[in-house]
Amino acid sequence: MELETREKELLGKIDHRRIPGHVAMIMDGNGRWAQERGLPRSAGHRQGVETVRETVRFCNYLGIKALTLFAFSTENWRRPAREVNYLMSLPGQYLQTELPELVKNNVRVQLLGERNRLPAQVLRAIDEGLSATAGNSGMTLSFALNYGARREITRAVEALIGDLQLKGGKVSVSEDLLASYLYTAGLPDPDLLIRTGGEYRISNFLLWQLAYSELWFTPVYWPDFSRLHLLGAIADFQQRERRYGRISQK
Ligand code: V07
Repeated sequence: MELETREKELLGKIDHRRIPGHVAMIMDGNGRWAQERGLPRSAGHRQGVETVRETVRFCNYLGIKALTLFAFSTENWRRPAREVNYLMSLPGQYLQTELPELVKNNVRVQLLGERNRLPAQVLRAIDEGLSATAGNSGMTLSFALNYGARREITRAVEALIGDLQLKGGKVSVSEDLLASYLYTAGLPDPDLLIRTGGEYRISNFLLWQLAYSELWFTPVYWPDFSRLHLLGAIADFQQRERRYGRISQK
């Protein structure tokens, strides 16, 4: 990968033994990025896909084991139909161009979210790509698509109750058992959440999984989010001390 001088500088300041294993991102600010340039919101989403391409490449290069991107929330259906239609064309577009490289780099792509409300043609375009990467053992790239965390937890509880009834109710419910019913089963919890676009909220994203994650917010709009910003987030992450409720060791 070709890096610029400032990127190399920051990369040198990062402790490569303490790269976050799982990074989650809320990719906000695409519409505003476009509107401030007098462009239609779709232009912001299109540029946002370019940032996704670069971000995935760079996370893979850094050795991040899991990257989870919030692409479309259960609330996003309330947007104008034209915008929703455009957004729904992006997964297929992204996979069409990126699939060869994802396969070459051993990246496994998966969806988090409720599949049944996604248009059949969208699922068809996605599933071919997903199955081509299903056997890969490198970075896990998860796209949260038609995703809402409260819905995720509610569904998990519902499925868990069903299984408990089958077993005659003689099973104790642990946190790990409940987590095994979430979309993220098998993934470690995120070490770091990055939100672009200047809002300071979680917005119903990974509510269970973010319990102990470091949160990093930036006013930078997603289409402008660069490798330098990501390196800055990781450098800040490494400055922070995670105690999980314990008192400081220092
Ligand atoms: C979307 C680009 C990033 C900024 C946020 C909104 C627009 C990549 C995907 C995607 C999803 C599933 C998949 C492969 C790629 C995507 C939507 C929007 C709906 F399997 N970017 N991106 N999906 N944006």
